[in-house]
Amino acid sequence: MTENHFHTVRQTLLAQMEEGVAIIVAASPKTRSNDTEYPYRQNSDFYYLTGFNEENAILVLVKTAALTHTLLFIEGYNADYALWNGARLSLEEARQRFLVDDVHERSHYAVSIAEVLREHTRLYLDLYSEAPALTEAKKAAHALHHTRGVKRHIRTLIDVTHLIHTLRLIKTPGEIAMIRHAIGITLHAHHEAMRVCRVGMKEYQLQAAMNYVFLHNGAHSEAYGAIVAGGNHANTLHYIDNQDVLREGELVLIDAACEWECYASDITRTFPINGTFSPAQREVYNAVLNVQLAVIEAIKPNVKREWLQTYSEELLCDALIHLGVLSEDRTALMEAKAYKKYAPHGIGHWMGLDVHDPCPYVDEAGESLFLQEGMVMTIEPGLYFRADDESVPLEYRGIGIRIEDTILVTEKGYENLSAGIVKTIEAIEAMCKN
Ligand SMILES: [Mn+2]
Repeated sequence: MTENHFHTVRQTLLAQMEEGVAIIVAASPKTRSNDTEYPYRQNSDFYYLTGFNEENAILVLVKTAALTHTLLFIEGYNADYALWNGARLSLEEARQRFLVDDVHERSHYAVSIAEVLREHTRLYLDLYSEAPALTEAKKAAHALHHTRGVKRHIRTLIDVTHLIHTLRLIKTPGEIAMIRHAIGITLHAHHEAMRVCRVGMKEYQLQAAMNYVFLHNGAHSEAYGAIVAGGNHANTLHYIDNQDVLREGELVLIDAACEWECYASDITRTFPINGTFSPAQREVYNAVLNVQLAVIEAIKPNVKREWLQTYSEELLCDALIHLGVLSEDRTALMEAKAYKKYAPHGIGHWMGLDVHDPCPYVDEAGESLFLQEGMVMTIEPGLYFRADDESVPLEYRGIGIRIEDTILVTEKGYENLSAGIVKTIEAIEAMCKN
């Protein structure tokens, strides 16, 4: 995405603010063990506003009645750091790259922020973050409070993340292009898993085949920890062990996807390990698929998000009655939420810079949001029949199926961004035999 894109995003945030100062802090490196770190992942909100991937940077947005001003604090070039880890952006390079008003060294931040804050009464920040830069800002504000001659002081702290997360609900064409790219790579990875899968392989070997596709295509990170769940493991919703052997006659559920430029993808497919669905597996698979297709078909602007959830629960309930798992009347079952035992998770979630994008689901009054063009969400119904669950017909026990696609709300309806990943029984069996 271009610097103009990020400049526009910052201006949009400034337009949402009242007069005041907003501080958004880059992620700090996280220690893995002793002196080794986890691979660095930028704070999604900071990335959303800057596209900048360095640690310890700080973005400050200032708004007065007359003007707006944007400052970026960065670590800057350091020869010793460059020797060990590679060169960080210099101040001059940063001034050329970013469309901000001022770039300063991180070491000047404490003094600068005190200067900025003495003219303001509102401070926008992540209320729950313990980032050092926010503590420094609060200390500066506190000191100003007791300094004679300062006419204003910070009286109101406002949660800037709520403003940002509300903006993040509606994806720009640039953001949608990033998500498409991530899904494009994930498509190849899922198809590769279907092609290489054999009875007797280990779950992690399918994960490895997918990770090869991610890395080979320049996606250096999964968007979340992969779930590769053979047989009954699919009934453990967040199974990430991926250590077991893939057995004859069982299905494997794969919920795995890569990230591209910090933008996620999130895809689940379930397919037969030996390449052919058994009759019982077909029945459950098509039941889940039909629910998924019906819910996706209902997506369009001005539909309440909450209604999609209720609709999916009704459809899953009908599917369970159809399969003979539930047998009472639907109204009573819905009332008792009897389907929850076999379909315990929600129909989907917002997706973007985070796989579970932290955007609001309800408005200020607590009412469900209506879908709007530019929103991106997953639709992922599942049915889970544990091997030891005697309430389930014998032939279905041990079957767990989820089918997940990523959907963009468009002006007229929707676009299934992952429609290219095979999903019908015929297409999956053909891919498995490929
Ligand atoms: Mn998901």
